[in-house]
Order: sequence, then structure tokens, then C-alpha cells
Amino acid sequence: METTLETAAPLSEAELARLDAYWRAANYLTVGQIYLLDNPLLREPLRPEHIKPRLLGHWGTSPGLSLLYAHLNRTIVARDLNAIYVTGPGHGGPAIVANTWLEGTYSELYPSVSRDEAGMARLFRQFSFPGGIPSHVAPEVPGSIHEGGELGYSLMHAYGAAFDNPDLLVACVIGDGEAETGPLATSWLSNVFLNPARDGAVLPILHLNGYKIANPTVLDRIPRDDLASLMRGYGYEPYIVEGDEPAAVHQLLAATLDRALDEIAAIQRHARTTGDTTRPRWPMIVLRTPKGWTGPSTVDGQQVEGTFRAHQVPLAGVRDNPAHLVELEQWLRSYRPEELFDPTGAPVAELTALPPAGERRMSANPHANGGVVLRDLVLPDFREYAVEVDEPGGSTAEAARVLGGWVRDVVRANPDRFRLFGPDEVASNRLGAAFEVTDRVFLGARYDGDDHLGPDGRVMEVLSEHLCQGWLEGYLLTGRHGIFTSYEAFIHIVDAMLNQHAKWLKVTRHIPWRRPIASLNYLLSSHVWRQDHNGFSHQDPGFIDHVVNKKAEVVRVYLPPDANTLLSTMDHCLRSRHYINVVVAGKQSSPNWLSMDEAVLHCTRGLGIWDWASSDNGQEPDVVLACAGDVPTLETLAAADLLRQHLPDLKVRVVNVVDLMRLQPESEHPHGLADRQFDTVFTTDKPIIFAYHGYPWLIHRLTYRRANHRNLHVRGYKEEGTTTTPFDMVMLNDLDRFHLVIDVIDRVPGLGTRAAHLRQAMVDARQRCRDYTRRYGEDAPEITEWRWVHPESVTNP
Ligand SMILES: Cc1ncc(C[n+]2csc(CCOP(=O)(O)OP(=O)(O)O)c2C)c(N)n1
Ligand SMILES: [Mg+2]
Repeated sequence: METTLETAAPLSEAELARLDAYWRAANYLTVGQIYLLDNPLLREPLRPEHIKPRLLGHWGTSPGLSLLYAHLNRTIVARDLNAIYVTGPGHGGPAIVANTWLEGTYSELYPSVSRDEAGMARLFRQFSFPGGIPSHVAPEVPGSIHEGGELGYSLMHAYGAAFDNPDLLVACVIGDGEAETGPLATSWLSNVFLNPARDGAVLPILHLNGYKIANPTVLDRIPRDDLASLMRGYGYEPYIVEGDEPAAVHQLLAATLDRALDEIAAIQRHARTTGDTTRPRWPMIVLRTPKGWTGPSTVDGQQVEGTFRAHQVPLAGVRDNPAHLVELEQWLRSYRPEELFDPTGAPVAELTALPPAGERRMSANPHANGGVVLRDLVLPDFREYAVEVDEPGGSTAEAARVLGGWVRDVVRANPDRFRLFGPDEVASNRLGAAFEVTDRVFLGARYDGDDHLGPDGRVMEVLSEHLCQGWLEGYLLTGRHGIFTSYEAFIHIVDAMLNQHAKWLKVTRHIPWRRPIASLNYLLSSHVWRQDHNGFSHQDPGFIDHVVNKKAEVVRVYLPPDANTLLSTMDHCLRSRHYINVVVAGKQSSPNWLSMDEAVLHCTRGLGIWDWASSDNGQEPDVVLACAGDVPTLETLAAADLLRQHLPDLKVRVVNVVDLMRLQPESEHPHGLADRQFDTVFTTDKPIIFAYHGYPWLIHRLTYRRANHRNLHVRGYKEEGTTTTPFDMVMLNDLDRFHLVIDVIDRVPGLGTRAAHLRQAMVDARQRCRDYTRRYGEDAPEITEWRWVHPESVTNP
């Protein structure tokens, strides 16, 4: 069942010699980076002082990565390919750095690491060295869009890069250990979403070196036919390249790459000339070569090459162990450096003739520095999608649905650079208007009755938050734009991926040749307060807490309280660069508070006093009612209404927060409000009752340095939930209007006894509303029919 091109030998003697020399050079430079502080060309016998004191890095995967790099270079030149290289085992950083140095890009971007002996010495010294470069294929490495430190995301990044890049080939190495991760396991499905006419190609290469850190890999130890069947089941045609004899493997790999690239070209030609987008069977390669190939075969009597023992540094005691020092020197000399580098230390002409030139080099391909090819979105004027708001709360809308109209037109205006990603929830999250102009992309079988399913869609729906995230990251990293819409609770599934992307953004901000990319935008519309169909399992607002841990310069969190503020917020997010924007907004019908003009002002301020809801009339308030999130805003306004009716003398100030980062001090976040401004809004000594969308602690965390923090009392989600009515849900968490009034009574000095009757009435109201739900299965009319009534006493400025 497996396909091996055993007899093919497409390389001439000279080609084979050149490929092998190139591979040896890359391997030499890799070992040099791991071990050497000095004496880079071995001009003198190795001495302990030439060796780094801390031996760091991963040798085992490196020879395989370099072998593929050299062979891909051959095919890029032969076919004038536009290709990038994604390496799942990104721990093989020294191999990729070595290749980028060989092809010149490294020295162009880092001139001090020149292509000569002095540069080679720096190249070696800097690797995994304090003040130098990280050990992985980190953002510092030219041509990288994938650091690979946290395993599992290579293939999804590769597909993300290929979408809407019809001329691009993404060669993607997948570690056989990496292939055991959940995210990688689901990634094989991506070919169901790749359109051969409109998208580029991905060539998956499973690097079956048999081992991880301390174990064999599952895919190496299952029957070979089963592995081939598995790949075929996922819709790939697997080609096996197996061996441990370099010349034979070179011939086989060259033949196999030629075959695979011929097939890809034929698939694309067919789709692009006939318009037939039937899902093709894409080729993939299984590269079965020894882990740590060409390294020390045995060390201290133990087999190393071809085992898990080759994973990191095979000879560990080189500085102190003379025998190991000799073995290292033999190992390095086995690559015959005198044939590879000229007397100045530059790669010899035979080597520099192998890779492509200019932007065809995988390390210099602009797609791998997405900001370079990023084009702005064409954004329709969001103001034209506004809901009419004559008076606050006078009408209702489903905010996400209103946004959907604008998103539809963003899709329409940007047919080649914007996609919506979601785990089966684009329609459920009320962005269904997009389907007026596009489909869900899908190249599997399609049946009558399928809903907006087609080969050409702009909406990518697959029930894997990992895939959505990984595709979008790959898409953004190669210079495009998108929105990921998901349930708030389940977005946690990608917490770890978000970490990695946030790190990437943080580091690349400070690499001058990396250009900013479009922000990663999350729209979380099925949120904690409205899980009517589901209940407790679907309730968790903690993604925000997770995001706020990240470097302030890359994260933004928005809680627009209504439709117009949501429109304004999303327009801002799609224009922004190099951030992670989290937007939480409801999809249920809820009141519109602000006209579009007011919404724009409010979003620009980030937080502000809502005069029309306040009764402090420009004076010092007795209490501040703050709120963030659509449901807490509703409850806060209802509480303000109750206070106005029952305690008309009480001076209440209502503050709404749309940009959560405004709460932090200026020193902690670029959006942070200056202390003096914060104090004028929140006062320095009056109680603040803060109704917050998520876990209350976050508000304390963000404000703990503020003068009035000691008077801050936060209500939010406290992990109480079930399948029940919306108002019962807020009551379960003491976020309801009645409880907010109780909080005011309990905290405003002097109110206690005067408001005792009201307090008791509030306790009773909670019970009454609770009983109503138990009896009738829905919320009481006093809740559902409540409307904000504009107070006569307050003049709107
Ligand atoms: C998600 C994740 N879990 C664990 C690790 C720790 N780790 C680093 S390398 C490695 C083994 C990788 O094996 P494989 O993918 O086969 O790569 P290779 O053999 O090519 O080195 C592990 C478990 C990691 N980097 N990421
Ligand atoms: Mg492996």
C-alpha cells in the first residue's frame, strides 16, 4: 500500500555531490552552534576552552530538517517555486539558522554575523548563549512563521499560510512526536478546506525519526501499512522515503519531492483550468531516517544515533572529558569542513550555487514576514450600520447580529484577504449575514440541503478551536486579516496557543526587520450570562483573565455594552496591528444605550460617566455604579432606576467601561487611565459597586493600585450556573439589580437604617422573582418588561 520510488535516481553525480555537501555544511554549522565558542573552522585541534560551558540545543531532529532544506532548495531553483518552510520540531533551531546563514539571508539581516570566519564564530557563539539567540526557530530566525517550541501547530500554521496564496508552496515538517498532539492530529483534516484553485499548496512531511525525548513514537511503531492507510484515510497520498545511507536517501528524496511537486502542479493546473474543485488527493511524504543521523553512533558504549538519546546533545561532557572532546572533533571533521568553506570561512562557490536567490530563498520569502505583504482591509463605514437610538434603552437589538451586517460587507469588500473562523458557530453567534455573500468553505462531499457549503467560502468552520486558531494565526502571520468567533467558555481550549502567539507578537515588535501584522481578533458572543440552551458547562468568562496575563503591549480587551459600541469596537480592532483583541458581546436581544455618535465617543474614551443615567448632576456622588459587559450594564441601569425611585436624594454616578485596560494604571498598560483622571471618575473615597461580566477578582487585580481601591466592591460571575432563565442566572451570582441596590445600601455610609425598608424589599424582590421562575419557567414580567425611563429631573447635557 505504501509508495516508495525505490529505483528512481534523478540526481546526476554532480548534483548529488552538491546536495550532500550542502547538507554536510548545514550539519557542521549546526554542531558548531551547539558546541563551539571558538576555533570555528577547526584550524587547530579542539581544546576545552573552545567549548561552550553550557551545551544546549537539539541535535536529533536537525539533520532531517537540513536534509529537507537542501532538497527543497534544489526544487525551488529547478521549478522557480515560491516556497516557505514550516518546521514543527522547531527545537531544531540551529539547523534552520545554519541554512539561512548558508544562503546569505542571515548575514544580510544581521551584518555582524557575516559569511566569513569571524561571522561563523559569532554564529556559533550567539546560539543559546546569554545575550544571543534562542535555541528554537524563534521570530529572530529569517523565514520563520513558526517557532515550534510548543509542539502541535505546524500543519495548521502551514495551511493558514496557504489559504488565498495561490502561488505559495508551504513545506511543513511534522515531528513524529508532534504528530501525537491533539492539535496536530486534527490538522490533517485541513485539506478538506483547501481549494486547489484559489489557495496555495501544503506539502506535509512527517519526520519519522522514530523517537521523542525518551520514548519511541506511536506512528513509528504501528504497522507501516496502517500508517499509510491512516494518511490515505485523511485524503493524502503518502510517499515513503526511508534509509540511512546518504547517497541512496538523496536520490530517493529527490525523486519523491519531484513526484510530489509534479502532483501538486497537476492538481492545481486541473482545478485552475477546468474549474473543477473536487477535493484532490494531495501528496505527503514520510521521511524515515535515523534521529541524530550522522552524529556519534555510540557514546560511552551506548547506541545514540537512531535513538531517543540523540534528541539533545549527544556528547555531553566535552569540556571535562578528553575522550568526548576527541569524539566531537572527529564528528565535526567527518563533514570535511575544509571542502565546504574557503580560507576566509565563506561557503565555497559550489555551495552558494545551490540555493535560490533573493526572495525565492525560503528565509527571505516576504510571505514569512507577513507585515511586508499586508494590505489594509477595505472597511465599509460602520456608522452606516448603526441602530437608531433616540433615547437610551428605547429600542433593543441583537448586537452581534447588527455587527453581522457590517461583517458581511467586510467579507464582500475583501475577497482575497479576510476570513471568518469559527467552530461551527458563525450563524449561532449571529454573524449569519455573511452567508448572504459567501459560503462556508468545504471540499468534502456536499448534499442538497447543506447550508451555504461550497469550495469558495470565506467562512471557515470546523469543530476544532485549535484548527480555527492555528489557521487564523498562519493566515495573519502571512499578512492577512480575520476574526475568530467562539463560545466564551470554549475559547479556553486555545489558551496555550494564545500564549505562543502573544510571545511571537511581543518578540517581533522589537525585531526591526519584522513588520507588524494584523491583530488576532476574538469575538466571543455566546457568553457566560446567556447560556439558556446549555448551562453550567458552557459558562466560563476566564479567557479574559488569561489574556490579561500577557504582555500589556500586545493585549486589548473590550466589553461593548450594546450594538453601536460593538460596531465601533470591531472597526477599531480590524484596523489595529500586532495586538490580540478580545471582544465580548452578547448575541441576545438587549437594549441599545448609545447613539452611534455617543458610541464612538464612549469607545474612544474607553470608559466614561453616563450622565443620562446618573443622578449626581455634576456634583460629588454618594456612590459610583460601575459596569462592564452588556448584562452587567443592564443590571446596573436597572439598579440605578430603582435607586432613583426609592432613594431620590441619593447621588448616583453610573460609569461604563468598554475598554477594560483603562482600569490599569498608565504604567502598566498603554491604555491605562492616568491616576488623576481615574480619581475624578471613580472618586477617592466613595463606594464603587462594580458589576463586571467575568470573575470579580480581575477588576481588583487591575485596580489595586488606585486610590479608591479600598472602597471597590465587585460583583461578577462566581461559578454559579445551570440551565435557567437569564435573570435567575444573574441572581445566582448576586449580580442582579436588586442585589446591586442592597450593595449600595450596605456600603453608602448612613444609608443603612434609612434604607432598611428598601433593603428588605430588595430581598423580597429576589425571592419573588426566583419563585416566579420556578412556577412559570420564565422571568417575571417586572424583569422582562423593565425599560429605562429617562428621568425628568436630569437634564441631558
Ligand atoms: C506541547 C509540547 N509538549 C512537550 C514538549 C517537550 N518536547 C520537546 S521536543 C519533544 C519531543 C519531540 O519529538 P518529535 O516531534 O518526534 O521531534 P524530533 O524527534 O524530530 O526531535 C518534546 C516532548 C513540547 N515542546 N511541546
Ligand atoms: Mg521524532
